[in-house]
Amino acid sequence: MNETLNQIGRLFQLEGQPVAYQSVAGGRINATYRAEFHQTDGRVRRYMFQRINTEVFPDPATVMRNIAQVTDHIRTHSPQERTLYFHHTASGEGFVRTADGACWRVMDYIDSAPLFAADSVELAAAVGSAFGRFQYLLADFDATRLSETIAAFHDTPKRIRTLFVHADEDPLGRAGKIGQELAYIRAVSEKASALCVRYAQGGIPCRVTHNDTKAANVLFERDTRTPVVIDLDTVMAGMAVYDFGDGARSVAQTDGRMDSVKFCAYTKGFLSGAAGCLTREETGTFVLGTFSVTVELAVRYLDDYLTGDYYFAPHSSTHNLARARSLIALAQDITEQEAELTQIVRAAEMACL
Ligand code: GN1
Ligand code: MG
Repeated sequence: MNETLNQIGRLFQLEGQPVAYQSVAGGRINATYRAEFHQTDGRVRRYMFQRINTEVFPDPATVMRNIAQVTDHIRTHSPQERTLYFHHTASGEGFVRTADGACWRVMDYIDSAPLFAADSVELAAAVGSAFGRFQYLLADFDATRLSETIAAFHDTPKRIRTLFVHADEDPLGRAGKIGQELAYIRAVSEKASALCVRYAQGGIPCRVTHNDTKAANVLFERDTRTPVVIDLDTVMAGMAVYDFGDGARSVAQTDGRMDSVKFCAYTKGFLSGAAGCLTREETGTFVLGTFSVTVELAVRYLDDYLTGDYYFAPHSSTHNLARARSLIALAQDITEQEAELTQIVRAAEMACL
């Protein structure tokens, strides 16, 4: 492996001598290594080497072009802001393909520190603020310039239709085990699809969306405590409210229930980060967006369960089903608390005016 990494370092024209590589655990999609390079002046520079998962991202060139457009925009328009920096090869490419077909890229290492306890209210607020700010920083970027790197990623109605096609085909004979789950999805299908329908009709602004707004994708720089949004692979055009909702789904729950205190902190953080760049129509659908994206992810897990567990790399043959069930429980809980959550968003909006 070290020889491959040495070769990657040379292709990206990194200065200095490689002295150490360390595999970095965590990401479920790409394989990542931290590299240390000794410089002639005695200092050490660190990089992240990453092998792009081409099953999930069949067109890495387009992924890298999206990332370059977004990070260049942030660097140009908000120079004080921290964002990912990717290195280039001699011919200006953002990634290389090695002889074995693997695709590699190199970015500057971000020295970060865990500023907030896992699952804390403070973390929910900080994550909300970072992704709200991401919206703010890119509000004046024309999102239609971005390519669709994963087709129909947040097309909830299409994902639901696909699920039912696969339930009918039932290649593994598993559909009978998820009758209740399928019945629930059928019952909420229209509600969960409503925002996508409105978006397709032009009723919701087309924005740059991150599409993986979870806590692990916000780092806090060790020295400055500045938040840095990472994992820009799924940056595409879409609805800000799905970014909001996906973050709320992941960071504002406690034991599978929407935690109103964390939801409040997350919402206030998101709105303050967004600094007024979102319309009232968008903020007015925050709760519906949280519900819809939660249902959509349940649908994706159910679909993977029905078709052989290829996408999400589950630990066991029932792991996808368990994940889908807990998301359905969360979606049901969001529905039960809908009035209260809506009130929380309204109050947060007033506080941010
Ligand atoms: C996938 O592997 P991870 O956690 O970065 C998925 C997200 C899901 C998430 C749920 C490209 O992201 O959409 O929300 O799993 N990413 C992709 O566990 O499909
Ligand atoms: Mg990700």
